[in-house]
Amino acid sequence: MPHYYQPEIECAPREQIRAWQDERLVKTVHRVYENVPYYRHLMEEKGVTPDDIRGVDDLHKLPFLTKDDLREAYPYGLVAAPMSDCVRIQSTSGTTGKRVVAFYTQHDLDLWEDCCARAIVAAGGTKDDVVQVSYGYGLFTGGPGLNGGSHKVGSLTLPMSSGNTDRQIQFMCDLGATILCCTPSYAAYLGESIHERGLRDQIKLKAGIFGAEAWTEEMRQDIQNKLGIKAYDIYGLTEISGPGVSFECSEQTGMHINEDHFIAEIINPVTGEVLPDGEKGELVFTSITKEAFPLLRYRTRDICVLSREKCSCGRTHVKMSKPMGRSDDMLIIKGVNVFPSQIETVLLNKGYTANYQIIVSRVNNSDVLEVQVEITPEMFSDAMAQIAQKEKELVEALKAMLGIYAKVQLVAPKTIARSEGKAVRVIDKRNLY
Ligand code: DLL
Repeated sequence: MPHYYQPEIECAPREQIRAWQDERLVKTVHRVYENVPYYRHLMEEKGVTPDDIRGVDDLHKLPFLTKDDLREAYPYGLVAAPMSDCVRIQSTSGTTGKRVVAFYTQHDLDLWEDCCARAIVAAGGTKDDVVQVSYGYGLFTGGPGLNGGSHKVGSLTLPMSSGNTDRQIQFMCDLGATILCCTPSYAAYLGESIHERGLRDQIKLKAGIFGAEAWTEEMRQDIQNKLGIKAYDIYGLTEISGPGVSFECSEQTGMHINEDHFIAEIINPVTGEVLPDGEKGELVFTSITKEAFPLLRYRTRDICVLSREKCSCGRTHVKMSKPMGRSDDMLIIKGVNVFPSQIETVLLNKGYTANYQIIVSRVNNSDVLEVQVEITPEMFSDAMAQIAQKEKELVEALKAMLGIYAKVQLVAPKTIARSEGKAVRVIDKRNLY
C-alpha cells in the first residue's frame, strides 16, 4: 500500500475527524489572535475572544476573511510565524485585481505536498509512475505543489512547466509518462495536438490530474476519449495552500476535502448564513494546521455543494462538487445570471470542442451575448448551408439552457487561441466596473 494513502486519516470515523478539527481549530485561533494584529482587530470588532471558540460548533462566531482583507494586509500583515521560519512564498495570478501572496514554513510545505501526494495516489499513482507536471512553475502553486506531491509518492517526476507543446509531447512519448498534471484546457490542447501528430499509440498515459479552472463533465469525457485516460479533478487555491485542498477518488463524484487540515462551510453568498450540506452556496475554508498563513473562514467565491454521502472508495472526508463557477465569474446579461460552464455544457453536448470564447458587449444600452465556437475539422468540410443550420441549432440549445438569446458564430478550426494554463473564456467589453 503506498505511503500516501493514509486510511487511518482519510478513512477515519467522522467523530475522530471532528475531534481533530475541534482541537486544531482552537489552537489556530489562539495562534492568530496572539500573533496577528489584523485578526485580533477583526475578532475584537465582532466581540469574539479566543476563549469563545471551543470547537467547530463555534466556528460561526468568527468573522469572515475576504480577498480584500488579504490585499489590505499585503504583503506581511497576516503572517502568523516569525519571518525567519518562513521558507517560501507563492502568489495568485492577480487576474481579479492586485496579487495576493501566501507564506509557508517548511512544515507547511510538507503538509501541502502530503495533500498533493494523496491526490496522486487517489488517481492510481505509485512510485512506479512517471508523472509529467505541466502546470506552470514559479509563483503559481500548480507546478510546485504537484511536483512536491509526486516526489513524496516516489514517482519519477518530469518538471515540464506549461508551454512548449512539441517538447511536452516528445518527453511524454520518450519517457513514457503515465500521469499528466495540467489545467484541463491544456490537457484538451495536448490531446488535440497528439491526435494531429498521429502519436496516440505512442503515449502511455493512464491518468490525468486536472484542475485550477472550472471544467464540465462533458469536457472530462472529451479529454478522457482524446487521451485514453481517466481524468481526475483536483481543487485548491493559493490562499489556502494550493492544489490538493481537495481531490477526486476513483468514484469521480466530487472531491474529498482534506478535512484533517481544512474545515469547509457553505454559506449564502449574499447574507453570509451557513447552509446545510447539500445546499448550493459559497465555499468557505478555515485552515487548521498551518503555521505561516492560517486563514479563518476565508470566502473562496467558489460556488458548490458539500456531500457527506458514503463513498465507495472508503474515504470519509466530505466531498465538494465541482465548483459551478465563481460568484465573481457569473455574468449578468439582460438581468439573467449566466455561468460560462452552462455554455460549455451546451457546446460539448452538441459535439463541439471546448475551443470557444464568450463575448459580451453593450449595444444601444442593451447587453449582447455572443458565443464564438470553432467547428471541428470534420464539420469544416460541410456545406455552408449546413453551417447556418448548425448555428441555428446552437442558438436554440443555448436559449433553452440560459433563457436568453445568444448570437452564435461558428469559426474555422484553430482560430481561437489555445491555453497553456488557465483559459480565458470571457471577454466582457461592457466596462461595468
Ligand atoms: O489554481 C491552485 C491549483 C493549481 C488548483 C493546480 C488545482 C490544480 P489559484 O491560482 O489561487 O490556485 O486559483 C484558485 O481557481 O478559487 C477556483 O476558482 C479555481 N479552481 C481551482 N481548482 C479548480 C477546479 C490554483 N478543480 C481558484 N475546478 C479557485 C474549478 C478551480 N475551479
